[in-house]
Amino acid sequence: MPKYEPSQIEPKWQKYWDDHKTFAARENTGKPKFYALDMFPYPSGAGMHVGHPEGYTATDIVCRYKRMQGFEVLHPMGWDAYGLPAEQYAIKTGTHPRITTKKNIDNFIRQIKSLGFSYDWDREINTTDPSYFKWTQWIFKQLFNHAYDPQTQKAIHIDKLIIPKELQNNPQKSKEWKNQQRLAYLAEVPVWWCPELGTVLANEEVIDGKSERGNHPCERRPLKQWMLRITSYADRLLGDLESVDWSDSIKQMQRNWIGKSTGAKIDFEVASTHEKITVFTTRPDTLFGASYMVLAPEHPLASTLCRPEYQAELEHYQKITKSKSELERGIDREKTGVFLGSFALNPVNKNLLPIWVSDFVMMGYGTGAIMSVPAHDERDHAFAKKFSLPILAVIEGPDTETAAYTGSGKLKNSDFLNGLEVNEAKKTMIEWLTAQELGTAETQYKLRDWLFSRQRYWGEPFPIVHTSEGLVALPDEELPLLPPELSDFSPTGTLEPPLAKVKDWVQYSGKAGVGFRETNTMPQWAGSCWYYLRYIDPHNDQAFCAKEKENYWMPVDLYIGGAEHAVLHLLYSRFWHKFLFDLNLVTHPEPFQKLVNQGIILGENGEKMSKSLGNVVSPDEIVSQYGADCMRVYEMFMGPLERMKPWSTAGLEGPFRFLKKLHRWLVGEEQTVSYNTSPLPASQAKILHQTIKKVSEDIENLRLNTAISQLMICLNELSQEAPYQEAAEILTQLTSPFAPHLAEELWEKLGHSNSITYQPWPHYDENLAAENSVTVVFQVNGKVRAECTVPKGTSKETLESMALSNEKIKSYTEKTQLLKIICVPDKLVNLVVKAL
Ligand code: ANZ
Repeated sequence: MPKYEPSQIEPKWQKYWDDHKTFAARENTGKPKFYALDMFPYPSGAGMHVGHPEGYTATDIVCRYKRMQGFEVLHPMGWDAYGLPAEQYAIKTGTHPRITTKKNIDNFIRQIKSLGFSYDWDREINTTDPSYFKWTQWIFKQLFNHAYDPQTQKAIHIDKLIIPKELQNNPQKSKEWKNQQRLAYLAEVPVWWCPELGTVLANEEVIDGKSERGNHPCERRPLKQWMLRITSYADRLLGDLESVDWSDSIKQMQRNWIGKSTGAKIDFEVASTHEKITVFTTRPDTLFGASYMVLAPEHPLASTLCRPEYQAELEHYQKITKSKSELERGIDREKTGVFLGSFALNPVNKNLLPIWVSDFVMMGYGTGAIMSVPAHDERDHAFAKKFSLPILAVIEGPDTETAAYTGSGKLKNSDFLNGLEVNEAKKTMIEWLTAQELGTAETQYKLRDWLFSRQRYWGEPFPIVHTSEGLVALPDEELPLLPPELSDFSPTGTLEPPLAKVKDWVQYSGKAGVGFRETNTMPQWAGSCWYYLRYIDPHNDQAFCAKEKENYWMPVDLYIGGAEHAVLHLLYSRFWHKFLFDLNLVTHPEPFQKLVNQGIILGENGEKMSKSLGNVVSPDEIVSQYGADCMRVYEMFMGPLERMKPWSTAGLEGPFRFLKKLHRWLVGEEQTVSYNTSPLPASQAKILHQTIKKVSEDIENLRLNTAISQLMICLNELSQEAPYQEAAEILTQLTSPFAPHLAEELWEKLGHSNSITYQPWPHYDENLAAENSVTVVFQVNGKVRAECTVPKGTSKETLESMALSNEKIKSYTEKTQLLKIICVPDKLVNLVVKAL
């Protein structure tokens, strides 16, 4: 008889599943649905490492369990296939990125299939496939054609916007105004330019201001860029986090990224010129403590308010600032700045405040100008110390000469605010400012609009034409817009993207007018913003996804992926989803109901796996040595899914022994095993029912490691004896989500001709599963007529009512009168009756 040979069992069942399309997901089956989504991978040239299958195994276990529970399950896989490496390889070797990408995808498919995941391969998608990116371009086009209506808090078609009265009889101005409202718009934004390489670089290609390739200095250059107005959705993106089942830490990261701040806008008057400087502050209560003002170096008033004697210094400072990213400027370091020689008046007490310029104030946040309160803000304090500016304390608390006091307390030195607590004082000050028309309550977000263009070849072209009439979107019938073929992928040597090299492609004359095509491409994030919708209806060429199908499958019930996507991908896709929701194209405001982040699997040395450290483990080696089932069981057995854990090849031995033992018990090595078909003895029933309960609850809660331990304990107990058919079947069913190949093999050996995939999940009996269960006998007039397993210590009342409602007992007590019940807990219930 055969030994446990995964290399024989596994390909056999993978072929069976493929041939039978076992995992095809269908609508209209009348079953409840379950949609489990994996974050789809970038198919890199290096192939998968053992970290990839961690999340995939977890979703696969849940999917297999749900199928057995009677759910219609959608479990798809695809490729996030745009990305820099294929383009860089093309620049080096001339190989078209399409070819490299195809090769890498084929390798990923082979690897993923070798692990026996229950994907519906007919729904495979690839973001670089024209039939896919047609719809990415189509959604972009909708963003371009819509604006955000602050009244209804929804997207609105650009043609339905109500033009402001003062512009209504000026067609040119009206058009400009409309263009400014679009959710996809062009703006001048700095990009990284590397003169040495003659190319624009992506943020991830620049490290500390130097190109990752060649270590050449880079600079920030302004370039017309596509932006997406995600900021319009900030409040909804924040508020709707309450409705989803995600970990608190991920929700918090999104909240911080959105960064809602409430406070006030306050107007200050410039002493000599009466110009107005408006600031945003979260602490209007500290207005009496303001001792100077700071403008961002780019602030339009900086030059105007600068006295001639400081002009040269200012210009020099502005030039240096240009070469710094916001990130650099925000870092806490020695403060720098330039005094402008002008003063503003504090609106509450007419104190004169010197006006400075400093790079820690960003033009892109609030109003680009601040009132400085060094006594109660750390950055203002450091700046005041550096430039010997006054520090005026207005909150009772520790001395503020050496450090700012940012805590709470009662107001002091603040006239009508004196004695109030901070929160009350904020309210009172805002009321006062509003009444004086010197300010208003204001909410600000850290979230910035999304820079949505790249100067790359290997990305989705924008479906936009620049015409003399302005920007025009291509008609739907011209989608997908394919990129031109290129033979030389090297950069243009100018700020222009590679697509600009192909002049015939750039020239456009057609339904959208006459002009030239947009030559930027979309970022890699674009395709992943909506891929979960395409899986629902991957071959539809009339719509990105049919509404009825969307209605059936959405929202995603379980989404598993890496925590590195906590903000960008998960925020971008929520934004697109909300936009599609506004257009009535999807039915739920949120795409991902439950989100779980798997922990990273580290190398054997406890460090992150990386090529350069040489500690990458490939699933191929593991599958060929131990089999896919063992790899799956091991990865789930390593520890809690969300925890970070080090890989250990030696650790595979335990799971391997478990699978071998199960195989030996049910198949045997020397002779054919025969199964005992008599009813299960009580001791076996107990451990089985305990195991059904534990494994079911653990899968529901993704405690897959403890589910596996329970399976191991159960096997150890059961295998003390030759297998009973019933026990063997139940244990095989319980093991099947974890080790599906072996389970199919055993199921066949147990005499079944169908796949185990749709066998109903076993039910457990709460009484049998109870930890300390006892058997209680039910008697009628002293004769045992029935028995029942119950938790130890079950109350008299419960036992009595169980005896009375027991079907067998009822048949003995028909047509009798109950005289008395005798109950001895944990032992017996005796009904004393007399015939009627
Ligand atoms: C006066 C003040 C007093 C402030 C005080 C803080 C504490 P968040 O919470 O991040 O929104 N600020 C406003 N606009 C800025 C800009 N463009 N660049 C840099 N800093 C800016 O912080 C808002 C606070 O950051 C504002 O409130 C302002 O300083 C500063 F005891 O105003 B505060």
